[in-house]
Formats: sequence, structure tokens, C-alpha cells
Amino acid sequence: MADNQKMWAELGMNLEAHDQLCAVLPGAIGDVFMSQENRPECMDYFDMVLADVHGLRPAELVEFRKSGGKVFGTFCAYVPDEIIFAAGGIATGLCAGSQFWVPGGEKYLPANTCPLIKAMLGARFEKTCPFYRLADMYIGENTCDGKKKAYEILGTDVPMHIMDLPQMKRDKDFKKWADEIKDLIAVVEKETGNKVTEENLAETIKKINAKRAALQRLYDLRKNKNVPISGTDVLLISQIAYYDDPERFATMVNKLCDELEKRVADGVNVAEGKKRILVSGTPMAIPNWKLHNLIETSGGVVVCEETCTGTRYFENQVKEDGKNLDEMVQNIADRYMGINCACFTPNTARADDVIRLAKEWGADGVIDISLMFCQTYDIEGRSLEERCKAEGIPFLGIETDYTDNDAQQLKTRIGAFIEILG
Ligand code: BJ8
Repeated sequence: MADNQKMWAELGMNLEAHDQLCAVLPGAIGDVFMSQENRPECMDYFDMVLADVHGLRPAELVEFRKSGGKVFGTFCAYVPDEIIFAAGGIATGLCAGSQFWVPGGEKYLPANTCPLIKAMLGARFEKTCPFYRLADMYIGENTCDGKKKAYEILGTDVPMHIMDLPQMKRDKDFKKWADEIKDLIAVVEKETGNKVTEENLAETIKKINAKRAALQRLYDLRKNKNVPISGTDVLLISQIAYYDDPERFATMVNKLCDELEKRVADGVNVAEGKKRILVSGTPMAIPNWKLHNLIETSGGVVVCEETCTGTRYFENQVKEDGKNLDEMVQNIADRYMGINCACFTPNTARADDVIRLAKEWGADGVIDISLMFCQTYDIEGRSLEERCKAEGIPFLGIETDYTDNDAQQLKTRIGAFIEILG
């Protein structure tokens, strides 16, 4: 802890404010995670990472920087980690899921902005997140309007590169995204002083694919009638995926999956008598566990997430058959353009995904979440509801933020929804 304090001070953090943030974490971990019964033993690793979330990984990244390495902060599932790692850099997620950072963000943004975006700015400008402090460069992306404008403000304080994400999926958009990835290559090469080559890119494509495969394996285990792990625990793992070392992360997830396979064989079920819920919608950045906690303490179990802290992050591999840099980049572009975010139009494929996932994971109902003031997901929620209803899948739409102000009301609504699932 003393070492952490020294590191945080050297990173120029506001230690007093940061102490306040750290003070609430143990209680939250106890309430949300430790109160669960019959957790898999291999959750130990992820619990440890969480307990020292601002210490362990930041210390590794600080050491990496001391040896000349460059760290790139990212905010979106479309930014291809493969490129950053191929250039010898490290990519780390900078998603912000705590209400603690929201008031800080409101100093720069209108109050009616999505809490995720406000928290991003609060985390940076209030100097209370080591990841935000240590990243040498941020890689943003043109997705929703709020993020776009927030990146302009972040860019006044930290080097930023913005990727221009196409918002349609025509052939020319796939090519355009490949061009954007080539621009990213030039940016990270300049920052790191290293070249992206066919050899190192082929290696990182395999490495990130292995991480995706581990997550897919974990998710597939939740298809079982006996659910071997809670949705809350899997959400934590999906959040950690954004910033842990990819190889170590894949190893630990696979180790957990070995244990879960045994649990399934032994008939262990952490959700006896509970209703199976598919969660869809906006991402839940760490430490946003609000919805999962409400569902899983109201008679439900989350068996799958169609979110960027869920299937959108890991479904579909990058093809490994690229014979030269151009082909490899196009393969990367094709995989990422397969993500169905609500910032695209038309985006009917996302509803197809939700229906497919609900069927494959045997969900009794879908709970769709939109972070407050997220127009694209909120608007899409309506057509999603129609599609689900047409398929006979019960649907509940929720709009919420990071506060607990609506927790009681949501618990009542979620409880009532789960009850009608029979
Ligand atoms: S690929 S979901 S990570 S853009 S919730 S900030 S959309 S107003 S996060 Fe996202 Fe990439 Fe899409 Fe995924 Fe804006 Fe909506 Fe806020 Fe959002």
C-alpha cells in the first residue's frame, strides 16, 4: 500500500480525493461479490486484481514505461489492440464506471450527458485514476456525439488520436476502417519507435484471438442448465479483460473454465430456481455492477451479456490467414466491423444478435439497459423490444445512471419482471 501511495504521488494524482474513492471499494466488493454463495475458487485471481485495482496493473505499466514502453488508453471495443501490441505498446481500457467521477466530469460537460462520458472526464481531470494518468496517449473513436466532443476536451490535456469509425456497413466502409487502422499503425509506430511487421502482427492477432477464445469458452459454459458461475462474477472478468495483460488473462480465464467444466459435470448450480436473463445494451465499465447485482438479488441469474462488456468484445475472431500486412489489416478491420454498436445505421444485426443469444443461452427474458442520455441505445431499445416480443421473448427496458437513487425502484421493476417469467 505504501508503494502504491508513492506510485500514485509520482503519477501526479490527487491523493486525498483518491483515498475517498478507495475507501468505498472494499464495502462494494463485500456487498456485491463476497456475499455470493458457492463462488468458483478460481475467482481468487480476479478478486485479487479487483481488490488492488489501482495498484497491481498500474505498477506493471509504470515499470513498462520506465523501460521505455508506451501505454495507450482506449475507450471502445472497436479500437484494435492487435496493432498497439504489435508495435510493442500496451493497450489499456479507460472506461469509467464510477459515480465518483461524474461530478468532476460535469465541470466540463452538460449534466445531461451520459454518465460514462462524464466519468471519463472526471477521472482524467480530477486526477483520481492511475490508468488515466499513466497512459502516454489516448486512442478515441468517432462513435457517439458525446464521446466525440469529450475527446476534444481530453485532447487539451493529453495526446489524443481519434479513429474515424464509419457508421454504416457498406463495402467501402470496411475498406475505410482498414485505412483508419493503417493510420493507427503510423501513429503507434511514431509513438513507440517500433515497426508493425507481418511477423509481430501475426503474433498479436493470435494472442488477442486466444483471449477472445477464452472468453467465448467462459460464456459457453453459462449455456448449461446448471449455471456454474454468476453473471456478476463474469461481468467482473469481462471488465478486467480491458486492462489485464492479454496472455495472463487468457490463462486465468481458461483455468477458471477448467474448474467450471468440473462444476458442470458435478451438477453444481449457483442459480437454483432462478430465471435466466440476457442483458443487452450499453457497456458496464468497472466498477458498475449495479444492474447485475439487482437482477441476481431479485430471483434472476444473468447468463449472457450482449454488451461491450460481453459478447460484443470477444465474438468473432480475426482471420489468421493474412499473407501480408494489407491482408492482415483488412482481416482486423472485418472482425471489428462485425461488432454491432448502436452508433451504426442501419443496425438490425444487433437485434438479430440479441435474439440469437437469447435462444442459444436459453434466456427466460431480456433486460435491455441504456445509460441515461445515451440516445442511440435508448432509441434502439424500442425496436429491440418489438423484435423480442415478436419472437415471444419477454423484454424489460431500463434507463439508469451510476447513482443508487433509483436502485429500490429498479429492484421492484426487475423483481416484478422476473416473477412474470413464471
Ligand atoms: S462499441 S457501445 S464501447 S461506442 S453509453 S458513451 S454510446 S452515450 S459506450 Fe460504446 Fe464503443 Fe459502441 Fe461499445 Fe456514448 Fe451511449 Fe454513453 Fe456509450
